Amino acid sequence: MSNRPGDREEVELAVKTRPKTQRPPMYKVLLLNDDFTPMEFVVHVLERLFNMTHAQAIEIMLTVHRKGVAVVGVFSHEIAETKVAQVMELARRQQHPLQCTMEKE
Ligand code: TYC
Repeated sequence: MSNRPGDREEVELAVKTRPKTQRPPMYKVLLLNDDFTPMEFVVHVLERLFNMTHAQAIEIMLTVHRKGVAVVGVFSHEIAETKVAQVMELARRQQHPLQCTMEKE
């Protein structure tokens, strides 16, 4: 029997022979709570560096405040490293102890 597109056999073959897609590993960027960094500063950082709306930024900041940590984004290794460095630099400039880290997903 012929093997036209859409026939059951054709579909199975296509699935079985599909090469494995190589995806780069992704990294979670985590923001950590502390007792000293002002809430407004954290909200500002989230708006400025993670393109969040004011409402989103408040929500994530409060999650960190209550739970100790939250994921603020998932990026390639290079972008995650850059985001962490940018957060740490903004915090350092204002002398806030805010900590930001990354973790393989
Ligand atoms: N806990 C801080 C305060 O009460 C606010 C805060 C939120 C600090 C999130 C860091 O990642 C943080 N001022």
